[in-house]
Amino acid sequence: MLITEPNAPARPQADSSAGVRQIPNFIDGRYVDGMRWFDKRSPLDGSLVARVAEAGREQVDAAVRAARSALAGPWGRLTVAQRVDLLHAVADGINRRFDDFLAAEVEDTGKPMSLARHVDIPRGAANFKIFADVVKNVPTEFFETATPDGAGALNYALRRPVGVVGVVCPWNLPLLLMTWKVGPALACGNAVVVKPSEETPQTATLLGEVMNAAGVPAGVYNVVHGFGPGSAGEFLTTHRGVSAITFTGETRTGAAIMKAAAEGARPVSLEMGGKNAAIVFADCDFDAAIEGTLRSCFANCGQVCLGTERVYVERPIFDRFVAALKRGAEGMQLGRPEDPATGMGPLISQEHRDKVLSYYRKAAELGATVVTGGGIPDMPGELAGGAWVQPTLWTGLGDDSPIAKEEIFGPCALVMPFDTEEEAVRRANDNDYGLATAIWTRDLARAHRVAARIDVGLAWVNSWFLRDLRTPFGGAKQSGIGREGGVHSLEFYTELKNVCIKL
Ligand code: NAD
Ligand code: 6OD
Repeated sequence: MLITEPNAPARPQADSSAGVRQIPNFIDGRYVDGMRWFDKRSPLDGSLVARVAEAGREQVDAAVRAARSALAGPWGRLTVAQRVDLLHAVADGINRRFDDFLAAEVEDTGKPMSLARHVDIPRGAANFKIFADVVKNVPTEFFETATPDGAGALNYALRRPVGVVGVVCPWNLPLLLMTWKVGPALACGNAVVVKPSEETPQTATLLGEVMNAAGVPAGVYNVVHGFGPGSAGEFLTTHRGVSAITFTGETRTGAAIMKAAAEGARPVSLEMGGKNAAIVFADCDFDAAIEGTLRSCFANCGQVCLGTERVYVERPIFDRFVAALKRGAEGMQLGRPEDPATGMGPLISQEHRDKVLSYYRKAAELGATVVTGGGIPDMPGELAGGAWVQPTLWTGLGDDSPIAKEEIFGPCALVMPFDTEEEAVRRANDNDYGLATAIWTRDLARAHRVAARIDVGLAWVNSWFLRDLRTPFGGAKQSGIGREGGVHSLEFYTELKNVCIKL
């Protein structure tokens, strides 16, 4: 099954007969094919980007075995300082090949290049440095214990890797969200088998080259491509050689993975869906609240788990706020990733567009006032074949409508008025999800009160997507189980072992 040697390009040369690139799996430091090929299409225009090697049980098994061997081999014997140096080299390697990662991510997702340049790729590199440094600097517990004979005992805790970690990833911020898990997993001394989304196979594959060039031993980082059920996702998460599973994606998928992990009682970390609320008080800095809310609704074409799909606005500024949001949405330029004026790209796929458009239709049927958008934009030339939708705002529906309840994951939001702080908190909390919120106010006491009472994992005040990677990240309610980030990632990616020494 070997098709290329270590260090061969991750985006192999065109298949000369068909002129189509192939994206292989990356197992034990080598690029290998799979059980069959599937097509990766461009969200921009539907054209064929590449054929991707779908891993079957055989390849997943090979990847898990390679990871186990790496743990038993040189990787398992490295000191923390040596691992830290290697992960810094990986980060440097990503930065050295910044343009290759940028091109690959933009080709897979269709997102604006400016976004990938400033967020996705630099964060993909930073995730290795930050977590390497966290692991290097983290203290462990130490207790002196009294004993009946008076001699005493010493207790200290050691952090040990959990083993082979299965990493299942979504398509919205592919490199960023994958390295957010792979960075700490490797920093803690684990080996990983990554299953990228079938929509975004490229950057995870390219990272294999960087791992090899940095000198990370073969088998430490493996990539298997494919889908969920009946494919690499299921084969990986049900594989008993996998010691722990970390997942980002839809809540329904997370539940299926949790069931799979129950076999063998393996730990899971689940980062899942959201239906996030912004709460805008009348005393806010109006322009800052508009800028932040527009970004939270429309960045990455609304495909950010932390994005806002419900906007609660205090009544005295409601009409003015809606009018300003409308101007912002209508000023958003849709277009090619490389055009610096592009503010929004397409959705990830035609399938996802069908889902988003079904909510656009539902909102209209339910009698929503369409403030702006609600359909498919006219795109020129070949872009007409892409997965484009208009940035969309509605008013006139209540908290019980599916538009307010269900995650759409598109560039759209329902804007609703409120009258009191109490009411805003109650209504924002009236949802099955609990990932994030953005509170806009100049009243510091109110900011603290509301942040404390909102049932979410992350509350921003007068900002959105302001991230410090040392802080805990994760969702409440159906948005997640567990926290990652800083030392919290170590809780998942290590086993804490207590050593008690009788003196
Ligand atoms: P998804 O759940 O459809 O897919 C995620 C990954 O799981 C993919 O790699 C997919 O192939 C795999 N998968 C699907 N079914 C599987 C199964 N039965 N077993 C094993 N693997 C399986 O999610 P998506 O459409 O890729 O991403 C969008 C979703 O992700 C949204 O709901 C969004 O809110 C969520 N998300 C959450 C966070 C967070 O941090 N909370 C971050 C980003 C995205
Ligand atoms: O910034 C991060 O670390 C993170 N996990 C972001 C998640 C975004 C969701 O789409």
